[in-house]
Amino acid sequence: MWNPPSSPWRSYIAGEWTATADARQYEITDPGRNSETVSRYLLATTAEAERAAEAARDALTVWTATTASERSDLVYGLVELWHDHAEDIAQIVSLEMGKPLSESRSEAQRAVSEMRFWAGEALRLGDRTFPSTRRNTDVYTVREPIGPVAAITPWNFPILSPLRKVVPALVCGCPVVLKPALQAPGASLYVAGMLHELGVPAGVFNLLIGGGADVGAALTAHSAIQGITFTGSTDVGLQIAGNAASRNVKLQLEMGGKNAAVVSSYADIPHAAAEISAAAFAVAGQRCTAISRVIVTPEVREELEQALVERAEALRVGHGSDEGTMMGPIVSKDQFEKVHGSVQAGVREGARVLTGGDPLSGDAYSNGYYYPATIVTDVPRKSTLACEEVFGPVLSIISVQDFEEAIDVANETRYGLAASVFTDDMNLSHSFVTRSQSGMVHVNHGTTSEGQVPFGGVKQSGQGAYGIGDTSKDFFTNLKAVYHAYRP
Ligand code: TXE
Repeated sequence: MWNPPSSPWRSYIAGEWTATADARQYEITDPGRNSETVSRYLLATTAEAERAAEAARDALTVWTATTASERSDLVYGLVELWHDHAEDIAQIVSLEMGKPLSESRSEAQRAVSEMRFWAGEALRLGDRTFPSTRRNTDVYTVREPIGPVAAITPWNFPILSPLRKVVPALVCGCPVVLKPALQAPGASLYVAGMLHELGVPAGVFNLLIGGGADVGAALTAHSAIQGITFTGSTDVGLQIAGNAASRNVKLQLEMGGKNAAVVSSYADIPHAAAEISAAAFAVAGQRCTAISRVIVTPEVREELEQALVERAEALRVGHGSDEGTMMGPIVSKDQFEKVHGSVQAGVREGARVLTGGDPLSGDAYSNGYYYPATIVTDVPRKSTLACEEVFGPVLSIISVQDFEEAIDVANETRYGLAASVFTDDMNLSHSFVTRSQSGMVHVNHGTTSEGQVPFGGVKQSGQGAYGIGDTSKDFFTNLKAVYHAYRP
């Protein structure tokens, strides 16, 4: 059983919990009761980011020398330790970033099944043989680790985002430096503690608790880093990509989305409303795959609006740790103000609020960043609210004349992550699947993802899908072609 070190918590570099003597202390307050401090950290510096990258580089030889079964055993060990800590991890996530415990627990549970997969996959990292055009020659490819990897993660999935990067990297033989978002690093601290407990060699896994613009930038720019796997905003992702291009560093980017659900003729409206509202308001809309636009044709508009409003008003908003809570607070003051500002800007541009639209008030809400599930209609298709990611519980309804126009509107943002269509007309759904400019398409289903399916976007939503299996193996390994001639 691993017990967290005493607070304030620190970074973990080259096998040690560490902070400089003059490290700045950073406190996370509960977004649902913001008078309460949840956790304290000592912030890493850019010099420590460099040290972590160098520790990962120095650990490469030791880690690539381990056998596939040793790496597999490490992940199985993590799964076993995980069971002892899953509840503590879920609790710290709910306290640090506000999502309901039910969501944190299911995230922790999902992590277990994905880790189990990777523990098995460690023994399936082989590649292919080829027929040769020469006599007495074997030709084959082997997978080799790309080298030290920087993993940069956001705050909205503080368990799965780091593990979906760290675990396949380690399995593929890559040492890792993880820099989680400062809003919710607690789960990553547990990962570091468990890997330490399991005896992972110094430098193979490193954790930086620090800011993005300084520590994250210093890490991703370091010459030791051979691959960057990033999940976060499009602006930061593009900045990292620009810098990485000059060094030819391998990149996996998962960025923002402005995911549309088109609802048209022959749609089962109660079903569409249930699916859309679940996809729009889970994690208080702070999901890259959240549905944030509904594009609706005239014949179903009124019934759909009414059904969506009923669903939104039935969501119980409360503190993440209260068992009955269906939607928690917004992660931070900045994000809370951004969400409300987006709704107000939408109204100025001609949109009309159907429900929500103002911060929740009253005793239960006075001490946190509580925003109701909000539905806004008549949103002009070119407005900022219609085109830019809000990352909060706000669903914009855009009316169009027909299905053709719906597809145009669905495709006209800079993003291309996920999309849904609701109709029982197979011709319409097939046309949408074919023409949707997105990495993931759903028919009669809200936007979702399963670990074993490639996950990723197109346009400015990302590049290089990730997920269980080949997509991640292809990222964390290079293929080496071998031509082996022998005497007959
Ligand atoms: O993301 P950032 P933030 C979107 C969403 C949200 C907005 C801002 O719209 O409102 O992004 O959220 C690190 N070099 N998404 O501020 O800034 C940072 O420390 C290296 C969508 O959290 O992109 C954190 O670890 N790293 C998204 C990570 O990048 C840097 C999920 C993400 O931070 C860096 C989260 C730099 N220059 C937010 N600057 C999704 N699609 O899931 C920051 N970071």
